[in-house]
Amino acid sequence: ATYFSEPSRTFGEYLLVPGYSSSECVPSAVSLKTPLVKYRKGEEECPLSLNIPMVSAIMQSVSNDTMAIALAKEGGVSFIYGSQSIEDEAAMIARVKDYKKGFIVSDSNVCPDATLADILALKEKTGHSTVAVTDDGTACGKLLGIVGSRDYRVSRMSPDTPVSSFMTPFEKLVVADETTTLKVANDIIWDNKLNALPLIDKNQHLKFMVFRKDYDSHKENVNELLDKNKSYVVGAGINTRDYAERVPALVEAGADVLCIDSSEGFTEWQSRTIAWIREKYGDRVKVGAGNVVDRDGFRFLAEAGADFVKIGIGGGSICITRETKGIGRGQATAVIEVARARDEYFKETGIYVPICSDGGIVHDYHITLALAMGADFVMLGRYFSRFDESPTNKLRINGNYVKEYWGEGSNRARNWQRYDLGGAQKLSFEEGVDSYVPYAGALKDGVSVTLAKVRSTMCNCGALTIPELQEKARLTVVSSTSIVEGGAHDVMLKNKATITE
Ligand code: MZP
Repeated sequence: ATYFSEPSRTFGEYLLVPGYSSSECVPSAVSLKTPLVKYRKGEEECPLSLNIPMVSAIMQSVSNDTMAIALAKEGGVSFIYGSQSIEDEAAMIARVKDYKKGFIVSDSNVCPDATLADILALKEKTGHSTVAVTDDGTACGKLLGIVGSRDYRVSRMSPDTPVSSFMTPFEKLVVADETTTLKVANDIIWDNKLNALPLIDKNQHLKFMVFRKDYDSHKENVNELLDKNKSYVVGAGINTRDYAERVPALVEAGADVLCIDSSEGFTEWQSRTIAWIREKYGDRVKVGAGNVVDRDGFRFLAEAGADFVKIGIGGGSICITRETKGIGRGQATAVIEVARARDEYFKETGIYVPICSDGGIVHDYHITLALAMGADFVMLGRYFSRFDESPTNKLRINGNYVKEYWGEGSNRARNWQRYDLGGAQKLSFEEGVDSYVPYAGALKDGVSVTLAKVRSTMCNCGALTIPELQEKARLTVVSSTSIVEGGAHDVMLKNKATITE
C-alpha cells in the first residue's frame, strides 16, 4: 500500500490570511469571470466561460430548467440532471434555450391579414417559439390553437397596463399596433431596417419581436439581431452507459456543455465516453469529466480529452460514500493537489483544463477558499437546493420552512448509472441520503449576498480576479481551538436567551 504523508483536510480547516489591499481594490471592481472549458491560455480566448464561478449540481433535487434559467441570469450555469429519460432531459434543455426566444409573430393590427399558415411558416423559418398577440380575443384564440403550451397570450393593453399579471416569464412586454408603437415605451423603437418591432427589456435584452408578413425580405437583418440575442448557457449531465443515444439528443436540444456525472471518474468508462464524443463531434461538443481527487485522476481525464475536470469524492452534504465504501479524500486536499496537476499539465502542453470543486461547500467563504486553492469554479448542490427555483417541495417543519434535498445515490433518486462500474443495472446499495435543508428564498438574493462576501474577501487578499487570488492567497491551517475562537464565543446570544422577570 501507498501512504500519503499529509492528512486529508477539508475547507473548515483553513483560513485566508489577509494581504495588502490598495485603494483600487474594491468589491465593485472585482471580476469573477472564469473559464468553463479548456483552451490554449495566452493564445486564444476561452470558448465558454462563466461570469460567476458557480454551477449547480447534476441532481434531481437541484438542477431542472427553472433552476438553469435563474442561475444563468446571475452568470452561472446549471447542469440539468441526467437521471431521467433522454426525452425529458432534452426537453428541459430545450426549454432553457427557448426561454430567450419568445417571439411575437403576429399582431392583428400590425399584420391584420395574417393567416394561420403565415404564422406557422414564420415560426418554422425563425425557429423560435411563438407568442401570439392580438387586440381581441377572437384572433388570439385562433393563434393559440397553433402555438401550444410554451407560448403566451396577451390581450390588448394600454401603455400603462401592468403586464406582470398575465405575462410570464417575460420581464416586460408591451404590445402595440402601428399607431401606438412609438408611444408605448421609451425603450421600444420601430426598426425600419428590420421592418419589425423589437421589444427590449430593461437590461437591453431582446425579448421578442413583432414581424410583418414580409419577413423574408428582412431575414438577414433579423438574423443579425438574433446572433446578438444569445440564449442562456446550459449544461447537461450524461453517463457512461447510454451516451450514444443521450448525447445526440442533448446536443440537438441545444446543450452548451456536457458533464459525465459519476461518483468515480478515474475509469476506462469515462475515457471511452469522451473518445466516442470526440470521434463523433470533434472538439465541437464540450464535455467535462470526473470526479477525481488526485493528480493521477486529473492527468488521466485531461489526457483522455476532458474539457474540464471535476473534483470531489465523499464530501457532498448528502453523501455517505466514505461511510459505506471507505473511499474519498478531504475536499481541500483534493483541490490543492489537482490544481497543482492542472498547472503542471498547462506548463507541459499549453492547454489550460479548468477544474471544478464539487461538493462540501458549507459556508459561503468555502467558495473563496476553493478558488484560492486553485479551483476555477465550484459545483453546489445543497446550496442551490434551498432556493425557490429548485425542483423540490417546500414544507413547514417545526415552524420552519424547509426544502427537500436528496442524493443521486439515495434510494429516492436511484441513479445507478452514477455509481456503475459495469455491474447490474440497479443501485446495489445506497451512497446518499434523503434530507431537508432550510428554505432560503429567491436564488437571486442568496447568490448576490454570497458573491458580495467572495468579492470582499478577495479584496482583503488584494485580488481583483480569480487568477490573481490564486497567485496572492495565503492560507493557514487552523487548530481546533482557533475554530472555536472564529465563532461568537463567551457571550450569551440574545436570540437564544429567555428573559424572566
Ligand atoms: P453538496 O453541495 O450538497 O455538498 O454536494 C453536492 C455534490 O454531491 C454533487 O454535485 C455530487 O457530486 C455529490 N452527490 C450527489 N449525490 C450524491 C450521493 O447521493 C453525492 N451520494 O455524493
